[in-house]
Amino acid sequence: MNKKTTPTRADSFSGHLDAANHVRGQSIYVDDLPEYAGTLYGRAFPSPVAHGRIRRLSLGAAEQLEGVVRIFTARDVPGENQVGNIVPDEPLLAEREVHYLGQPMALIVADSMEAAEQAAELIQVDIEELPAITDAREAFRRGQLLAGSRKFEMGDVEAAFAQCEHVFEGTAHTGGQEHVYLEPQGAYAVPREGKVFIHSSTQGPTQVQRAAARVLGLSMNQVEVDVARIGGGFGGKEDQASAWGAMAALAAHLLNKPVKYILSRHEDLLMTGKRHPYDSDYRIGLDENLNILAYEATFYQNGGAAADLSPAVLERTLFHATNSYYVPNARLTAHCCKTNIAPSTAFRGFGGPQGMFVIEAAIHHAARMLEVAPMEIQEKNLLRDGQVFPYGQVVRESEARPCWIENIERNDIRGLQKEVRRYNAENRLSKRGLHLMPVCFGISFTNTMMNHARALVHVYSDGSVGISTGAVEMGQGANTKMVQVAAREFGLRLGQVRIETTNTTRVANTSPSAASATSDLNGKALQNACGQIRQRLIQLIRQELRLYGSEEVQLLDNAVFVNGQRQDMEWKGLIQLAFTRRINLSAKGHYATPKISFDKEKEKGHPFAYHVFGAAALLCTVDCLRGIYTIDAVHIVHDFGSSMNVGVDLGQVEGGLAQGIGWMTMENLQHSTEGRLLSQTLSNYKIPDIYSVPKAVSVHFLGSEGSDFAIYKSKTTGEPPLMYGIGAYFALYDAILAFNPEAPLLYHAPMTPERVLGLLYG
Ligand code: LUZ
Ligand code: MOS
Repeated sequence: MNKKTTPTRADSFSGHLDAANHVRGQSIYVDDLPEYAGTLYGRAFPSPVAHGRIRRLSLGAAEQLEGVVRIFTARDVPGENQVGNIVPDEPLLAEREVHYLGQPMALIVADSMEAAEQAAELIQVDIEELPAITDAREAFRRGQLLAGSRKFEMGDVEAAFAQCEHVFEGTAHTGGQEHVYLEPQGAYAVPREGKVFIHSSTQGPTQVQRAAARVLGLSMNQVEVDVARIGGGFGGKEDQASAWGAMAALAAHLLNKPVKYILSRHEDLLMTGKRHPYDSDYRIGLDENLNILAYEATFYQNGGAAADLSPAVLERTLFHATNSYYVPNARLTAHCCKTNIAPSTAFRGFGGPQGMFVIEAAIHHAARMLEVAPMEIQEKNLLRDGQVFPYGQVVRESEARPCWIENIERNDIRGLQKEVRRYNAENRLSKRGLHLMPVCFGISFTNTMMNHARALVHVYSDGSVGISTGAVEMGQGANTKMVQVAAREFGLRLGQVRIETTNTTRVANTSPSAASATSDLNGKALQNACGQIRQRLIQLIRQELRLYGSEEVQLLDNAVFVNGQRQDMEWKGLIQLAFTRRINLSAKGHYATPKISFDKEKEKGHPFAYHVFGAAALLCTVDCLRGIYTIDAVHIVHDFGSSMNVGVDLGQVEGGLAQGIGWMTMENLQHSTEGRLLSQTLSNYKIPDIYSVPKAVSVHFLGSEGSDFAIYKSKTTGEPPLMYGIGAYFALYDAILAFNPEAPLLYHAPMTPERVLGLLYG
């Protein structure tokens, strides 16, 4: 019987599949796994000083403590004592020297966490202290670099500056940022007949696998890493989950016992790396019509004590140093400086925000001197189609201007400006500020070879579907999007598809879930795998229904459709038939982003599959007596392409915004001159909470075409929205200038209430 119905597509879901279990506390993280009998607990002994030569490490008393099973040091490592990924400069356990306070020197393994903790108190070290450097510029002066410096150049910068009507120069600083993922770093390693199985809280299961294999002297097929989901990553678990995974694996392998090491919040704050602080110099040149003709910037990146991902982060700073603007003559230089703080690492935006802050500062500086609103300069210089970035990529489908203009019109920004001026004229001790922040972010790993992914799909003989990809769910909704892809490709309901853990044995050689590329790369690999199975099924349908022409066969609504007509063949029956016909109901999919490349010799190429654009308007009020402030409203117009999950994408934008505002206004990461982290608890490191987030947020989905390189043309949302938060710095500055037009020039984030007071009365 052929029923005539209009096929509907299972693609209009707007939710998060983990939501219900999260709310009920039923989602599983590493520390929630049932423990094997005999499980032991690890704990690293951290260096008490930031820099020094180890004279003696005395374990005696700690080893005697009841419950302590073993204490491992660098000498016990059977393979290579090395977790440095880009540069091999980071021992798992310190050897002769320590380079930051908190650096793991030994690994205690005990039969309880309490015993491991007590043992750490009994370890004694004798370290000859060496001078510690915490400042990037000073490290640079001393020639302490973690990797080669980089320079992107376009046009003739000196000639352009000579022609400029206006030239301004200055310095800028952005601080570090602690990830504060809800779930701390950790791993649980279980020995299995010579193989090590690791449950890890990582964005990069393959990174952990590789690191553990290296440390143990095993091959990769002897290490299996499994991730159900993680409680936040934000970049902090892209590379830095590896050390904890390797430590748990080391102990498990050598003791032949399950070993778990979950960091306490305090250990995590102390020992793990954070966003890179940057010190920068800028020079900007404009013509009489406010066109930016030339821009020069030098970035001193505070990389911490080991390279980690710093060279890649440095590169992205240069890629985003001109943000959403066309700058015909640019010279951008960046130095990766070695200091004695925990190795700085990936953090949402990956160096991009640090680069963008500087050009926004330069524009703000120029606007102030020229007595125009920053908006005038910003708007004039927004990228247009066909223009080129300093790294050689030509701008396509630039939504920079559409987002900006839509924002101004939709939110009546001109009216708001008048309103702010009126408010400021009427109020002496309370001032408002308004700032527009455009964002342009390149999508792809800047390291071209990382832009590929795989997926494994099984259709079981009862018609249910199990999928595995390299995507790690970290709260961002990657799993939800993966389930949406498989359901849509097979014409099923979401509930018929199960997403399995991310596992290196099922899906190998994964790139970390990072660079906002997870859903695109893994989604397209999954689409590829589903497509292979679908093709086999369609071939079977053609045979069964004797279709020899150009009939269109579709799988929709759990049924087979031919030329838009529902057939008397349900999905379940189709699968049973396919199984009896011995058709392969499993497939491995692969995807590699086409057309991208980058030449590091010339520093030119086409590194990004596409760009994400947007613009945010931020409105704030400053209490000019106390220096405290509120972010009253943020209005965003964001280029989502055609969003495949409006709820998830909206959540990413709101979360990114809050995190960006936190970085710019309150998260004040501080080290003493001896390299001790001063902001080492959540009582002296303030993160955004429900009281500090904007009182009102509106997000408008720009109806753009999207990109063929985005899964279903649904542009990724991971990192770009964080950079809207940069606008908070300038909105606050705007309010400060309304109170004190003579306020000093200061581009030094975060804009804490102390700094606000300094500017109000400086
Ligand atoms: N990680 C990485 C990233 O390895 N390469 C990148 O380009 C990147 N971009 C953003 C965030 N993480
Ligand atoms: Mo990242 S900063 O791990 O995308």
